[in-house]
Amino acid sequence: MKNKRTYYKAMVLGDFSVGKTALIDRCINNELKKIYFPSLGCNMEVKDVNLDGYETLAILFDVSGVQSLLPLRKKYYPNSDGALVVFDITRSKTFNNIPNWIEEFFNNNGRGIVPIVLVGNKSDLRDENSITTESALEYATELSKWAGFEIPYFETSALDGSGVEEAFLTLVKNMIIQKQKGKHPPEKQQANNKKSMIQLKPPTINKDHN
Ligand SMILES: Nc1nc2c(ncn2[C@@H]2O[C@H](COP(=O)(O)OP(=O)(O)OP(=O)(O)O)[C@@H](O)[C@H]2O)c(=O)[nH]1
Ligand SMILES: [Mg+2]
Repeated sequence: MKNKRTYYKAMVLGDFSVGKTALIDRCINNELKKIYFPSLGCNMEVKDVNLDGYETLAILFDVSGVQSLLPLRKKYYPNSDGALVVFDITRSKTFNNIPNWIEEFFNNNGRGIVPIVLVGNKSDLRDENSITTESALEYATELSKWAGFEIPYFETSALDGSGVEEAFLTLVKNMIIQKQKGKHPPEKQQANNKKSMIQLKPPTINKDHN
């Protein structure tokens, strides 16, 4: 018998201009708009996924990365099943800001700690000053230990498409697994435990990489 279609709500988060809209565009329409139009409000796109016989619709919520627009983002967080948390590998500030995004998301989605995938975008622009894969992986490992479940890290390019499909599919897969378990991970951690988030600032970035 065919599995029933299931809907998942996923936020795409990260600082302004890290490439959230571009990643969604690449994932849904397989294109990239090179001109930067800052997102205002919220845009929704639907990704149709068939994973191991599970017909799934992932509703991707694209919000503005401007910090001051938190009141607006707050309206869209409730009942999210997961999030893609994105930084730009060429701007270390956007990497250092990741814990704030995770904290904002977990504290406002009404479900606490749900699956997230960490994404380092603009891999096509990598140079000697970029955030290294090792630094990002190290941070993803720290985050995973804190959360009590794996938080995968992907490097992507919305320009050439590398890693994009994998990152979105992994998020969908983890949201499916979580829903099957019938609960959200792990009760032992409370999303509003600010102290544990502060301890999770990304590892200090080596001066060589600034
Ligand atoms: N070279 C390169 N450029 C990218 C990539 N992803 C996005 N861009 C460019 O970066 C700029 C910002 O991308 P957006 O997707 O609009 O960024 P955003 O995160 O949605 O920004 P806000 O909506 O303001 O929060 C645009 O000019 C994109 O074309 C990438 O992987 N490689
Ligand atoms: Mg945008």
